[in-house]
Order: sequence, then C-alpha cells, then structure tokens
Amino acid sequence: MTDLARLEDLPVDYRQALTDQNLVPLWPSLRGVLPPEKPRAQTAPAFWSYQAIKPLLLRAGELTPIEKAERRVLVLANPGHGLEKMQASPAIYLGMQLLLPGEWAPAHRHTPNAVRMIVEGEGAYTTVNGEKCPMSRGDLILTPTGQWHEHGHDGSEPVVWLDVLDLPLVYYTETSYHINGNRQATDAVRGDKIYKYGGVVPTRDFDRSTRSYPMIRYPWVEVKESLLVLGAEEPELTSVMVTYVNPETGADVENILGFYALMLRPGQTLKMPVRSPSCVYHVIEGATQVRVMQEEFELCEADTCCAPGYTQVTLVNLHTDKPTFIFMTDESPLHRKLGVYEVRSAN
Ligand code: GTQ
Repeated sequence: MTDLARLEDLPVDYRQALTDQNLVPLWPSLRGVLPPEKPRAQTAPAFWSYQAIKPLLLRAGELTPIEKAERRVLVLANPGHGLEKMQASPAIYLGMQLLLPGEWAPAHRHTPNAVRMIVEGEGAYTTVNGEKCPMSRGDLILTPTGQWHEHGHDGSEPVVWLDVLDLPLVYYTETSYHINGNRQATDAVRGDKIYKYGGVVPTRDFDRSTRSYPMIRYPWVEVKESLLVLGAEEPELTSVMVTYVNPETGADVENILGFYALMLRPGQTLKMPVRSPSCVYHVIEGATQVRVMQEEFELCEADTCCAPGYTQVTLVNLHTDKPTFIFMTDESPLHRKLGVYEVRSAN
C-alpha cells in the first residue's frame, strides 16, 4: 500500500493558513481513521481482580459517606483508553458499587442505560419505577434509559454489585444527563414474577403489554437452571448460552448493550467467534482462563475482563469436574443497529 504524504511535507505557511480557517488536510490522517483490513482498537485486553477491588471498595466505604458519593463506585477503567475516560470499551462502562447496611442511594434517572450484576451480599434492593427488586448473587437488574432508580439495604453485610452502563457512547453523543427524584413508592407489579415462564405472557383485557421494559429483574436461580437444562438437553451443543431478552418481544433487553449468560462445561475449551463488538466477561460461579491477543487472564469468581472486537477470544473452564458460569456483555445490539456488525472466520 502506498504511503501517503505527511503533514510535515506541507509548507508551514500553508498549514497555518488551513488552521486559521479551521481546515485540516485529510491525507496525512486517512490511514489512521480508515486503517487497512481491521480497526485499530484503543480497547486493550484488560483484567480486574475482585480480590483486589474489594478491600479498596470497603475502604471507600470508610473514607466517603454515601451522602458525599451518591453512588459509591470504583470504575473498572481500561488503560488502553486512558483511565480518566472511565470506559472499558467504546460503549461499555463498568463499575463496582458498594452499599453498606442501612445506606440509601437516592432516586435519579438518566439517559444512559444501566444494568447491575449482583456480586456479593444479601438484603439490598433496587427500586426501578416502583418495582422493588431484591438483590441476590448473580441476579441481573435493569435500569434502562429514563427509568427512576434508587438503592437501599436492609441487610447486615456490605453488598457489592457490578454496574454495566452504555455511558461512554451516550456521553460521546452528548446526550448524557441525569435528573434527581423523590423516594419512590414500592407498589409496582414484579416483572420477574409475572413473566416467570418463558412460553406465556400476561394478556390483560385481551391485550399484550407494549411496555418497553416489562421485565426488570432476571433471577440467577432461573437463568442458571435454564443453562443447566439446555446443556443437558443438547449434549452436543458447544456454546451453552442464553441471551437476556424482553419477554414480550424477544429482543435484547436494552438498546445498546447485549447481556448473556454462558455455561462452560467441565474442562471445556470454547473458541469464541471473531466478531466486531468488544465483549466483557465476568465470572458468576467457577473459574475460567480467558485468552485474548497476547494475554492469558485467570478469572475466578467475581473477576472481570474485557476484550476488544475483531479478536479471537478463547475460554477454558479451569474446573474439570464442574461447570463455570459467565456473565457476558457486548456491543452487538449497537453494532447491528448501526449496520457494522460483523462475524469473521476464526484465524
Ligand atoms: O447506580 O445509578 O456505576 O447512576 C454509575 C452511574 C451507577 C447508579 C454507576 C449511576 C449508577
């Protein structure tokens, strides 16, 4: 491929004349913005150990009262983007949030979509538009764009969860903002109760619900059971995986990020397809090795890692006698909507 002319090849007075008019020559930057064959990712493979995060998060609990933090979160920032950008990938933000017994994180709503994956502790809850969702290990709780949410804690031990937001993308599009609200009543119907069975949905007054977010809480006991049944019923299936969907439409639960649970069979090595979206892996139960580019991460329970798009990722269950369960987040819904979603054959 021909090398294109550099900025330095242009006379200084010409460059200055362009700058004065807010003009930029494309050709010195053309290969940068349109690199050959595959994108140049800022997203680096990155790993965060829960064992390392937990004491720092508990210390934040001592250093900063909830009233002074509103949300007491340590952000899992990808060094490839620069830590100050507070992003794991182009569209994914990750944070570990701590709520201590008796604490209250007040109601607000915002444009970015969020979900929480509960990591540790019992007795806390998130109220989303009046729906009081108990938090137990492995549960997924949605707070989609514009929905009121607040967190409370009636238990006796610290509670920690992983926040996943599409904040980097929403911020980039200059559409990110929040509104504070009052404490919500907790009288709304529990979606996880009325949508408990995959094959039937409520039909009130002969009509199906048209709510955008009919189900807010996805209990881990039920997701785990569905993975175990799928794995047992289809013994030849290599990727035992489920997608968190809107039970009314079958579509991804949120507009920008996709959420999945994966079960690695005992001793299984799973080569993931090479696809355009970045992906985050978080271990709910078990332990896995994650190979991506030159890195080999070993994830045990509550550990998290991230891989850029267009790369080969291989997962190895480190247990040979039991399955490992992984929560995954990716940017597929976004890529599909933008028309840039791609799957490439593994190299
Ligand atoms: O719990 O509402 O990690 O608003 C970042 C922003 C959590 C939350 C985050 C938020 C929240």
